[in-house]
Amino acid sequence: MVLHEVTDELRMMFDRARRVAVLTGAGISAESGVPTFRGGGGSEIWTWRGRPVTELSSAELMRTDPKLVWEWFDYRRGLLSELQPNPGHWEPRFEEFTLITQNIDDLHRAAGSLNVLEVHGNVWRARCLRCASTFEARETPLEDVPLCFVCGAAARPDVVLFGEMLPESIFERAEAAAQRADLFFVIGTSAVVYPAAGLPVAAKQAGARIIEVNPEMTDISFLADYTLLGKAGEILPQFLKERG
Ligand code: BJW
Ligand code: ZN
Repeated sequence: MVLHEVTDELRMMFDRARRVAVLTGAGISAESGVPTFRGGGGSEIWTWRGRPVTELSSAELMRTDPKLVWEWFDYRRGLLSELQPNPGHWEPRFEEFTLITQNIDDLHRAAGSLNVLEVHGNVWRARCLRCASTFEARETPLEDVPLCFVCGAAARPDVVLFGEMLPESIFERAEAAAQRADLFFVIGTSAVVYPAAGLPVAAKQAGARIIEVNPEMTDISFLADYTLLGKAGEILPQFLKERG
């Protein structure tokens, strides 16, 4: 069912839910000023210096031109360093609540969420290319490629690029939460990038109701019990209002 605002029926479902899981994507940070990857119903893709994000954020480019990959991410860090979370970065209280994000921007944590499953990593962390140690790397603009504080080798952004595996234990926790949930929110994601886009499918198969929040219909809308067509920062706070 497609709706434009949160109805009393939906608020009742929300109030009665016990185990809630949420999958967020770039759209939840759009109202903070973060560019999304895909626009216009998934057709246009973000490009920088003439290259699409699918090429810039790829394992292939990391192999052939790691310096360019750092420049791309340092450009993104520069954009992010000025930005603040918005009302869409909400964390309601439930018996069990799991926040799964595809975003690397750290804005959920900036909004106060402590337990965030970051399935695509974090742009403010680096990972050693030799010993795999991870460490915080917040300097931007970078003067040089960050070096590992353990072994001194060059590091890379600790993010998951196209063609790379997701961090296994984090994704397993996300899958388990999807399968346990009785209510699953899909917020601000075009739901085209796998395996994250499979989480709402797993939740639905295990019996959860699916609520999507997005100003546009997406690849997952067919699966959703409700698609709330609107901006996350405007729709999500409506769940916390008293029933009328
Ligand atoms: C609002 C809003 C508002 C706007 N409020 N909403 C076929 C061909 C080639 C590859 C594949 C293939 N099939 C599967 C693959 C593999 C690939 C994949 O899925 N590709 C698809 C594109 C087809 N997946 C992978 O490679 C993954 N790994 C993997 O599969 O490992 C196994 C393997 C190993 C070895 C070889 C092959 C496979 C890894 C995927 C990692 C993706 N990482 C990225 C980049 C991270 C770093 C970075 O940030 O640069 O993650 S890609 C990019 O997309 C980023 C995002 O997290 C991810 C999802 O995007 P998201 O969040 O959905 O954003 P958008 O922009 O797409 O959507 C925004 C939405 O918000 C829109 O719907 C708007 O309407 C909405 N919106 N304003 C609410 N105010
Ligand atoms: Zn190292």
